[in-house]
Amino acid sequence: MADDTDTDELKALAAKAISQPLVTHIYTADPSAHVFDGKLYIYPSHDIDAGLPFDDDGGHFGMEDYHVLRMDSPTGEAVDCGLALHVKDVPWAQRQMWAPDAASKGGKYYLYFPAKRADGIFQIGVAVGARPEGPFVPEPQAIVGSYSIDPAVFGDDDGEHYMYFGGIWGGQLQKYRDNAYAASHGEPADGEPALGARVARMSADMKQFAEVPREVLILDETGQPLRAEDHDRRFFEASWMHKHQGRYYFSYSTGDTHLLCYAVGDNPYGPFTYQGTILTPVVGWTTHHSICAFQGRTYLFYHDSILSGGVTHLRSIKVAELHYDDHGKIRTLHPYGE
Ligand code: FUB
Repeated sequence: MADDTDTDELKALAAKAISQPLVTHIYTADPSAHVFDGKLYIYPSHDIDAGLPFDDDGGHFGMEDYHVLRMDSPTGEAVDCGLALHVKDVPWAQRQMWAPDAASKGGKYYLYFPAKRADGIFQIGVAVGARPEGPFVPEPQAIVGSYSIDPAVFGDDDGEHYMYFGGIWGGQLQKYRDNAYAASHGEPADGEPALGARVARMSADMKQFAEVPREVLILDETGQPLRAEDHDRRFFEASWMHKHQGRYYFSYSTGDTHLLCYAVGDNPYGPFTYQGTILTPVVGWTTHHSICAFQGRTYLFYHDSILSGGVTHLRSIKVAELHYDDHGKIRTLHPYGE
């Protein structure tokens, strides 16, 4: 939904909203939710007004740190566990701490985050903590071979972990082909296959890629790759992976058409076949989510800009229950009712 929604319209949408901000003392976005030790932990971006000028590359998203939130249940109070990591403590990073994620292995917790280096190139880093809420100690260098934004780390039932990442436009994914950067690269032309997110299995220590990242292919109902001009369905940013009844659900944002969509496959690498929309547009330009099961139910964590009166880089995270039909299809949610 465009961020020029007027005040009366905003009030009407707020009144019809299917859920309320989980916290209101800070702005939060891009919620990655996980269950650790029987509680819900949410790893969001911490939105601030950094006073930076708006640009098409999201330069106004000037976030500097992360706070982790904890909930006893999706209907409980969200507790801010405080500062978990600040950009000034990350040797390789200079600015723009965008959408993070976390994973747990062997009693340790790993916070994955994108940030820009001093030369303006995004990479993805990892920081390690002894508790789900941190604090986290960053590795001195970014993950070797990482690029772009929006890491989402999925732990499969066999113990392997996979990082999905990437985002076009301000996320710089269009500058990469075969994992190599060239400033001259751009989005594919209409008629060509759309750019895909990337996926790589993580090393045993969770700090590096164990393999060269592969492109995530999304197919249409005829088995053809989604094409670049298909803005209602093609990948833009905000990858997430979850499993339902043994199948792999890859979900993502379509960016400039403001949808959260999903595609289903038989293994973590895909290909995935496009299925439909999870969430219709929210107030604010961006849409970003995670999907997390808790005590037998499935929840969508997402954000919108209602609380800030529609300011696109001042967002608030929310949660709503998701439902599948008997065929494993996700029922579309409408953030302000149908
Ligand atoms: O929060 C900054 C960026 O906005 C994220 O990295 C994108 O997914 C979008 O939500």
